[in-house]
Amino acid sequence: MPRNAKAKARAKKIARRGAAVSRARRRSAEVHRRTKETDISVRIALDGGGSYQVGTGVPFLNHMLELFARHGLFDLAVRAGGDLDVDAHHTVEDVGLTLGEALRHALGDKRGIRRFGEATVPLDEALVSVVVDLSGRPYLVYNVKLEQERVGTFDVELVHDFLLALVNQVGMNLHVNMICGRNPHHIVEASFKGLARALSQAASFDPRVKGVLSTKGVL
Ligand SMILES: [Mn+2]
Repeated sequence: MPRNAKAKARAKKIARRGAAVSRARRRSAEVHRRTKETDISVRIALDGGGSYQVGTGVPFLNHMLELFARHGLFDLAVRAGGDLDVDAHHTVEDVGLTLGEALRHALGDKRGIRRFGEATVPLDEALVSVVVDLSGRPYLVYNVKLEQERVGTFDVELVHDFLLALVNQVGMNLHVNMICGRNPHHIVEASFKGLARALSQAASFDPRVKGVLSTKGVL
């Protein structure tokens, strides 16, 4: 499997780059998920520098994952092969699932992190607010109404499916509220940048937080 070997080499390269971050603070995970519909591997380092290697076969999804890594300052490697001859649905949803699983593993026991994060991000006329709680309780509120169904060939409804899969796997509460916008590319892009920034903040350490930030004692 030369393709697999290549992906592994790439992931290793990214891992080396992240080695500057002290071991105690380096949180990363690699997940491989294979079904009859898709074959996906994701590697993420939370304390990265925003580097990425993304190839999903869905160009618009690549674009969103790349800017997710860049704006979240994660190091991210995503390889996906899927039944794109059917449509992009399985691939987009399963990348969401696999990324979510990798994020959950990388977050670990969530000791010392801020837990909550929020970001309101503009892109020209579009403005989207994203709020994250890494509570362990999956819940998605997605108030984004798009007048157009597609960005190029990409069905924008799939963004909702991607986020549902992600939220369920991470075990997080995610609110995505579009404040205003017209162009679907701008709106979805602002959503992913907002997700990246909010998640990065929620996953970051606050030195004053001892153990997990919950009166219950677990997240
Ligand atoms: Mn763009």
